[in-house]
Amino acid sequence: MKRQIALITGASSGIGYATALTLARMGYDLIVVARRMNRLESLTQEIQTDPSTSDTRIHAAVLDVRSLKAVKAFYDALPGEWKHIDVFVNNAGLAKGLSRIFDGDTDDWDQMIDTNVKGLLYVSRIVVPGMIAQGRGHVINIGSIAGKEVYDNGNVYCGTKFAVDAITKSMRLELAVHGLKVTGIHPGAVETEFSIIRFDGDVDRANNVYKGFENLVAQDIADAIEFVLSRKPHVNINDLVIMPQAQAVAGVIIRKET
Ligand code: NDP
Ligand code: 8X3
Repeated sequence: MKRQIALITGASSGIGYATALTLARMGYDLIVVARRMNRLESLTQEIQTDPSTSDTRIHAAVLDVRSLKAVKAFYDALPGEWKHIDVFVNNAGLAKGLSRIFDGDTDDWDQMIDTNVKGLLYVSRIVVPGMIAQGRGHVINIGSIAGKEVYDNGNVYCGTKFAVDAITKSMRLELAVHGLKVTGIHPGAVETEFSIIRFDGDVDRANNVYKGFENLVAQDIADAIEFVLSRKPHVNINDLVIMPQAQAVAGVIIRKET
């Protein structure tokens, strides 16, 4: 039987990387995109040297989701057989900084809005018509607990993830009639490169985010994606909020002294 194809944006690290490994184990062929090709090459090597996933076909491409022109060029360059995308994981995203609206860095705001909102929209605009033409497929948008609740100094990042939540609900409304499923996944604190990027490479500050409690790891979110994708055809998981036990709400984490 022909294998299904999954497209994962932001597959070079963290949740996207773990999701690629998991979907390979599930038997999907993969289109993986991000800006760092060396990371996508490592991912490809890891999948192809693991005997349980070595038959996975992988198409890796450099893509900055902030550029509509680049997104169009990426899709146009896909060989025809790769255009039959069954699963589309809209994962690329980032937070930059933690500051108040009245002293935030507007370049950081632009990067978050351009990536998390406009990037997600651009890739969706280009990829979803092909899924509609097939009359089947599953779109999974990675939102955040920051798209359900706000926290101190989270303002613009939270705004982008509230937008992802609204866009996900709209997509579900518009795509159900075409036979597609749409799921929003909203994690709390997952230890990835997320905080290192948020704090501009300050690893000590990033590590402090995860001190004194058991944070989520990327595989926890990949496991949820596996669950969502393995439901019966008539079942759609609309929305999942996944938190560390110690993080009851976005801005409050119960930490033990270490
Ligand atoms: P990572 O920083 O580990 O991974 C982010 C991924 O996004 C990387 O692969 C990065 O690739 C990619 N990316 C960033 N900007 C762009 C761009 N302009 N074009 C293409 N790809 C891009 O963080 P996570 O794995 O944690 O983040 C993945 C998603 O999960 C994000 O949307 C994030 O907001 C969300 N999330 C994360 C949480 C957490 O606590 N970690 C919690 C809730 C949600 P590259 O740099 O190579 O382009
Ligand atoms: C990431 C979750 O709460 O660290 O989206 O911003 S949080």
